[in-house]
Amino acid sequence: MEIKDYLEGIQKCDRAILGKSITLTESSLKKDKIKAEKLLSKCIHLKQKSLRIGVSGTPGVGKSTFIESLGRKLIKENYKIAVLAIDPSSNLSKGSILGDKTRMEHLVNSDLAFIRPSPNSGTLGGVSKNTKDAITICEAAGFDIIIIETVGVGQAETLVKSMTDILIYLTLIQNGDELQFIKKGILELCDIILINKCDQNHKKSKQVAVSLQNSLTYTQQKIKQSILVCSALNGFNITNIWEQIKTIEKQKNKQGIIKKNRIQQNIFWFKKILKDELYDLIKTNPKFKDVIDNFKNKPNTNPRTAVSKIIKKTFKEDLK
Ligand SMILES: Nc1nc2c(ncn2[C@@H]2O[C@H](COP(=O)(O)OP(=O)(O)OP(=O)(O)O)[C@@H](O)[C@H]2O)c(=O)[nH]1
Ligand SMILES: [Mg+2]
Repeated sequence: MEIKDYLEGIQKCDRAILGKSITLTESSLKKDKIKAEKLLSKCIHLKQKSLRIGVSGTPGVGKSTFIESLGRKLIKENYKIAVLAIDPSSNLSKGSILGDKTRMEHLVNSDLAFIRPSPNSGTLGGVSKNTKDAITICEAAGFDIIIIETVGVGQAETLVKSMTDILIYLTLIQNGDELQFIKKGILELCDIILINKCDQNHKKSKQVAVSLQNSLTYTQQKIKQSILVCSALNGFNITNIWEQIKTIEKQKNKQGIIKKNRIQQNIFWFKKILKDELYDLIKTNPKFKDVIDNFKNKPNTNPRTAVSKIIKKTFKEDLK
């Protein structure tokens, strides 16, 4: 397939071609990488305005069920939505693509939705530069809202934050991690915290939400986080949550935060991709095989010395 065929399909929002385009950006074959780079550059110019929402939380907390529930509401309002779900089958939760798809039955069958499970590929919570590329493609296809589901493993939130405008964190009262995640700083990253499965104990869920909200009065945020109870399963509070998302989006836009964040996110990804690609080049270049092998075989070697040798070999000219 030629780049123009991919582009045409993306612009028509052809599901099969969207899927193929994302697969192309995930490929590690050199010829695919070149094609993907060209395709993504074109997509960035086609880019339309979409809101990017991250949904995070521990395995089984109800992320997919929540996305289905919110998605149903959005579709009713005629929004076009894309869901990029990290396939957890190779990860902690033993979920599966099929599992996620059945949990998002309504979305799977809707013309207004596109669901793409991505392989975990061993990265933190599954979020990677591939997810960022998938967002670019979905944006070019004109989706109004792009939702990224990721398994919360602490650092995953930081990465998903680096590609979204609004971050939602799901938790449960019985997780007992309410205070823990404040410590981990996750709270500071999130815009909305949902105490899910409130159908199981509405009173206690409410209490936890109120006590968390109170603890927030001491934090200095430009836009205050909201803590809400919800039942993803029976749809309780979904309308309210959507209203909250829209309010936060409006506030962030008014203060120029979304625009500013996206610029910073681009710089973050530039640095990350540069580091990753340089490391890959070095790792696979026979010129450095000796240094790397020597280092691996001698546990007492100073890592700085090994890196210095590689830098000297790579940047001979610049170091003169
Ligand atoms: N009672 C109740 N059960 C829920 C609710 N939300 C989700 N569940 C159930 O919790 C289980 C896990 O839900 P998922 O939506 O798959 O959770 P997840 O966070 O996406 O899980 P992973 O993707 O595996 O990390 C399923 O059996 C859901 O039916 C809720 O609000 N109330
Ligand atoms: Mg899930």
